[in-house]
Amino acid sequence: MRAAEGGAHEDGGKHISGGEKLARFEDLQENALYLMQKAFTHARGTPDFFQLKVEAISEPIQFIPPLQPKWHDVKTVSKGRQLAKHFLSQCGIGDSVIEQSFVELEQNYHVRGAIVIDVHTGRRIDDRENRGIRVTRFDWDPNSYKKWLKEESIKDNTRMKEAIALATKVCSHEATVAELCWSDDPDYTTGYVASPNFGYQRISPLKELGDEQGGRIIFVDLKEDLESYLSFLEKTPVLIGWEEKEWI
Ligand code: WAQ
Ligand code: MG
Ligand code: MG
Ligand code: MG
Repeated sequence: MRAAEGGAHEDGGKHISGGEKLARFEDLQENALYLMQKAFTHARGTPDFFQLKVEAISEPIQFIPPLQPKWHDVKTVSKGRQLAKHFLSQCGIGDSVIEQSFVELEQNYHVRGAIVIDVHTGRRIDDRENRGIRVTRFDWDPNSYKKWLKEESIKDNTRMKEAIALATKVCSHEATVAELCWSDDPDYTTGYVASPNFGYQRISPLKELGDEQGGRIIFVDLKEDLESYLSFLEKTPVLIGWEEKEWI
């Protein structure tokens, strides 16, 4: 789903909301309604453009267990961003690449997907301009999500649910080194650094309340070609959780 105000994205409209779901056929209408509600009750504004794409998936779906979340509360945004840089540096990313990535993010808040950066050069390597890379075809397996909340004693939070699912898919690829994110929604200040080695490091706050500038950076160390990496992010179906008989 994608929604914009002031016309469609490609006609210069302001991005309001995007969303992706992966569900069983019998849950199709419920999920479509969810995405519609998400777009039309959004803190960034009221869309006058809304588009929903529905695709059947025939290939087998991979199950991936969720990244482990850790919580970090900080006093100021600047301390939050410092901590984010610290986690990125723990992932082996060089200081100049980290600094460059923050500049890249701050200069490209209008991008409605993720920006992919080469971890060695710090340069943006996707060619999607304002679209960026939309990670799609992923979702929580509903039963696994319920089980996970209970086992981890975590309160249901749709934002975190969706962000952990996305980060888990991104980090499940061997070329992914880390992901950095904060929301473009003015009412949501928590962000994260996710990585295959250190899990999902939630940092609050990573931006000021009221700020509509947010985005995502994915740091990659590519051993195969870029197109097959992007195709994994955009096309490979993934469910977060643990496989149960009923999905087979
Ligand atoms: N694929 C790639 N990039 C995306 C996607 C996607 N599916 N969805 C959003 N983005 C990019 C896009 O540039 C948005 O502007 C930016 O990320 C932020 O998206 O409490 O809510 O959906 O643990 O506003 C993180 C913390 C919340 C959650 C992130 O992001 C928590 C959030 P938003
Ligand atoms: Mg979103
Ligand atoms: Mg948003
Ligand atoms: Mg953005």
